[in-house]
Amino acid sequence: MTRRHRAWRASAPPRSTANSACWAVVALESTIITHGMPWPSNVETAKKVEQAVRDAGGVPATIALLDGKIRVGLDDDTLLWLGQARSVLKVSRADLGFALASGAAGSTTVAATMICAHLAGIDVFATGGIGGVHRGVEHTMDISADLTEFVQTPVTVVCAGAKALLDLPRTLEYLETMGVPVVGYGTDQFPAFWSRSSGLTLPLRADGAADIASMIAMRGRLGLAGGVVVANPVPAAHEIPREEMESLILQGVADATREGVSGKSVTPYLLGRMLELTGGRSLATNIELVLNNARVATEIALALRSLSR
Ligand code: PSU
Ligand code: MN
Repeated sequence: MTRRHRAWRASAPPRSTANSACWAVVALESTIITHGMPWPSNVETAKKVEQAVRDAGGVPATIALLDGKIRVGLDDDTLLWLGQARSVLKVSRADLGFALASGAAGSTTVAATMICAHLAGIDVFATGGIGGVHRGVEHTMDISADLTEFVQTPVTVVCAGAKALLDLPRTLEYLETMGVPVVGYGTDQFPAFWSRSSGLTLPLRADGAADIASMIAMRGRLGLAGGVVVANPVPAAHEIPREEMESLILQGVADATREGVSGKSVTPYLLGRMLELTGGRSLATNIELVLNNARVATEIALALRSLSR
């Protein structure tokens, strides 16, 4: 084992180092840049999201793998490179060790970003939508490793629910079985990414960042492992109604099945297909919901910092 590997093992962080010090740090993922949005919207959005965190009083830390290292916080040149690079690995929990050992460039999914954020002592992370149970799971067994990450890694992820292209009822059932709290932020409904509601009711609701922070602190005191999903609906002005999305989603999922898309490619394929089928509207909504999540995540990071003072 090399010294670098030992160093990582030895550096299991004390809880909350980054946030409880003096900054409210918000982690951001990079798969959304490399596999979730087309160039140049991906880089423009990444920069806007970082700025939204700063404007709200936080410090953004976009996470990616470069030259065999976990990079927590990227400069603009690196963002620009990532946004145009063709051969960046989409790295989830299963790929993290391989990607770092090989030195290949990697973008981190929700699961991998949670792991890296926790190693860096960051408690809060903003993204678009988490992965989940895919439609057709009874044939494919396709369940995102994002879901099992919440069981083991204590990071709070602010998202607009899970992408409506997933099987949302099964995604919620799975999270419930695994003991993962899904908290509606100012809503009783599980959001459906592009739409404010999936029609599914959530058992937990919080109407402000302070309530989320108290809940996270209480979970810490109880010694409960794992993270929290904060489900924050897209602002009404930017939503695409659920009925409008549903027929396009059915079409996109059918296309994916017909073309034999599987594994890691499913989510990027479907996001790209939705972009085509909505004539770009899904991307505009995606950008707005990520910005909104970044603001809420910063408020939660600030509230957590106040609690630890
Ligand atoms: N949601 C988006 N864009 C994305 C993703 C989610 O709006 O690019 C990415 C996230 O990185 C998420 C991943 O963790 O897709 C899930 O992929 P999979 O279903 O293969 O686990
Ligand atoms: Mn999958």
